[in-house]
Amino acid sequence: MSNDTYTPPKVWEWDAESGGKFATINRPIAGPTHDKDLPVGDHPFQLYSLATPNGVKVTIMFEELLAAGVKDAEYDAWLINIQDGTQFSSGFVDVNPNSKIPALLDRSGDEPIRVFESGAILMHLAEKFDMFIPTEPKARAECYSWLMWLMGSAPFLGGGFGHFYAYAPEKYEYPINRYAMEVKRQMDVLDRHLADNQYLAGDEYSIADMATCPWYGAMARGVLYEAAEFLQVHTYENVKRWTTEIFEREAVKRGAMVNRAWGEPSGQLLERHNASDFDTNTMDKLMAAAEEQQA
Ligand SMILES: N[C@@H](CCC(=O)N[C@@H](CS)C(=O)NCC(=O)O)C(=O)O
Repeated sequence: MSNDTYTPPKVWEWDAESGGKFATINRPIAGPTHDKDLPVGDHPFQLYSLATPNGVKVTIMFEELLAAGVKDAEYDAWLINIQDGTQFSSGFVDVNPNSKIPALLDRSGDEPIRVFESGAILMHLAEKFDMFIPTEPKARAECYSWLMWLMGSAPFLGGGFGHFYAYAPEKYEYPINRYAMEVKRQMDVLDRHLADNQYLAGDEYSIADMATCPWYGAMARGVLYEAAEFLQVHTYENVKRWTTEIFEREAVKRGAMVNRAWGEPSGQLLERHNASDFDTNTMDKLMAAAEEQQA
């Protein structure tokens, strides 16, 4: 255990120079920092997001709905660059007072409806279109339970383990130990459940899988925080089986590209406005336009 200790002062004060990957955007106060409206496209759904695991949950759902033939699920996906603080613009805060992606404006009815929190967005869409949510009460309850499990658990994986293992300016044994233990326990919870169930809610692929796979599936594939060996993720065989099955879905592959601003250029689609945006030519043009808008 580290010998470095910290004695908290009587009153905590904001140290803007505290370091770490997100030091420049972390603030102890809510609300907008500047006036700027959000762009609005032609489609009934306006999504403001970024392809982090929380963002990808929702783009996967839209692509699944469209793949299933739900034409009313057409959406514009606008890139929100959280490193630039776009989540603190007045327009974004109007849609999500919590200043975090993803945020959705549902303009399909008489009055626009704002929805924030990725789990709430998934439920809003699933209930609206009555898809990817089981109708049988027991399976529906399982779906809600696993979705809420994910919403409660992923912050330990990202904000806890990922932060202290990969992003903190210095590594300390105590927090890494605490969160490695919890993440391994969570992986084991999933692994045991998936030993007896094809999907989280049972036989039916649902929003619970769409929410969980970008986090724990990505972990099982070893693509999060370069922690595959440290956490021995290969031992979670059932999570791996489930992940492989879900990542093979075309809609999941498309969803994972939307609002992605890093990695292989062929895997990035900065903004999505039409199905044809996934074509290479259109993608090049859209990326150039989005980069110009961000500049
Ligand atoms: N519970 C929220 C978490 C969203 C979240 O943490 N979003 C991060 C990116 S993955 C974000 O926007 N961070 C920007 C910030 O903290 O300023 C959800 O699931 O929607």
